[in-house]
Amino acid sequence: MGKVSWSRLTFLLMLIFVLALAACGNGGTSEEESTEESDTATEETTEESTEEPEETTEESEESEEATEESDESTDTGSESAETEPKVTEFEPAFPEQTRAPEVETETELDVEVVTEGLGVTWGMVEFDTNRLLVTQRDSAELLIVNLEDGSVSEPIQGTPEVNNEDQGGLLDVATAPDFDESRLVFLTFSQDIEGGTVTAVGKGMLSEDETALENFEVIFQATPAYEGTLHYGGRIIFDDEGNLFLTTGERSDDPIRERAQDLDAYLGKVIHITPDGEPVDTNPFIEDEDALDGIYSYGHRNIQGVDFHPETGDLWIVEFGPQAGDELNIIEPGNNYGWPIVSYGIEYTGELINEGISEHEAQGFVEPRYYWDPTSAPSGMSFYDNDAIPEWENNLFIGGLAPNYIVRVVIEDDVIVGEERLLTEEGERFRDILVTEDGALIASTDGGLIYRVSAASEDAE
Ligand SMILES: [Ca+2]
Repeated sequence: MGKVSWSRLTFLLMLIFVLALAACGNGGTSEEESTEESDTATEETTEESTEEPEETTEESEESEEATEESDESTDTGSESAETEPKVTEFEPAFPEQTRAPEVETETELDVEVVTEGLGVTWGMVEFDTNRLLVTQRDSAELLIVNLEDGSVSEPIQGTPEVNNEDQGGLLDVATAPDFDESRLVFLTFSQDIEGGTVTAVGKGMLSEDETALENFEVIFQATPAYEGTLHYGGRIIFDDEGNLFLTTGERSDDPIRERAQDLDAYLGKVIHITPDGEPVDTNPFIEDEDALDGIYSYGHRNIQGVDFHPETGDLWIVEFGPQAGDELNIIEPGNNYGWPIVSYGIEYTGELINEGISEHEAQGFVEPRYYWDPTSAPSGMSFYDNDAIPEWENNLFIGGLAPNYIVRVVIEDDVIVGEERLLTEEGERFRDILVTEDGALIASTDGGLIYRVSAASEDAE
């Protein structure tokens, strides 16, 4: 095509454009809206592509056919919350271990966006009634979000330097049990040290005017360091004695991930430390010369959620699996949860892990209480420890990153008897979950939103 034709074409296009504009009149608003929408979609797609579940798409289609047959043979008749076909051929060790029957919340719910425009809010804690301290993973900022008016503070000064590549950044936040007096705030983050990166824990004092974290110091590093930026784990929670449980990841790559089985490495572990970062003196491997004293349990992949069951007091964790095989586990001291020797998932390439052994107990490991196939991409989680929505009492809520929903799990005697997916229409990757003192379910998303889900007030209409 010559120059002349190009300019003719341009002219024609412009003419069409002008005519279209004239025809539309005041069409500006809808155009703006659609642009905003597509912007958000692009951002999310980009970020998702660096996250694991997206690696799987091609492979899962292939294995779908193979698993459909086995699906039919194990059909128990009750409709499971999971409607997608399995991606593996593994059978559960007991019937309630996966694909629990679907349950539905009967309480009428209010769902509102409290605030928007944040980054990836990885961790949250209610440090004061209806006020949250929240971490921003990528910018490494610590902020205060007011749930009543949706306002967001300026970044709190004095937070640590982080490595924010890939899954790294400022991760979880917890306040000391005696926060009202001590003002101590604990943070986890991915830290650059000699030899690579580690999951680190530090603490500092929130100033009275809430603008700074004073005297921040690192109290624990989950060594060894590794030249990688994936699978940091990073959740922390205080127990009744005022000690901390910290979860780590196994740093993802083969062969480093095999260190999840080693008692001389803090990778792929639940770790139990004092507020000064010292091993708790009742830890299971204190007497073992060859084991690290801080280890509480091992054989984990990438633990993204942790909470105590409100009734039993047991420590529950959720670990992000490979392709399928995300696990809910009850943590007991000294136990081995099997990764990467056994798994109910497969590699993202579609290959088997180890030799494709799924049974945990038969191999001497602890069976997960529940697993997902296909993945629920689990992130932060919280038990519903409140009576504001009575049917939710002692249920577990878990953020799903891709697919994008909140998982509600109903538990009876440590058995998962029901599952529900909430906020499925929002299209958001749910990163962390928190239950406020007044019984609202708070969920943060990678798209920068914070949701509040609560019982619809009776006099609302
Ligand atoms: Ca396991």
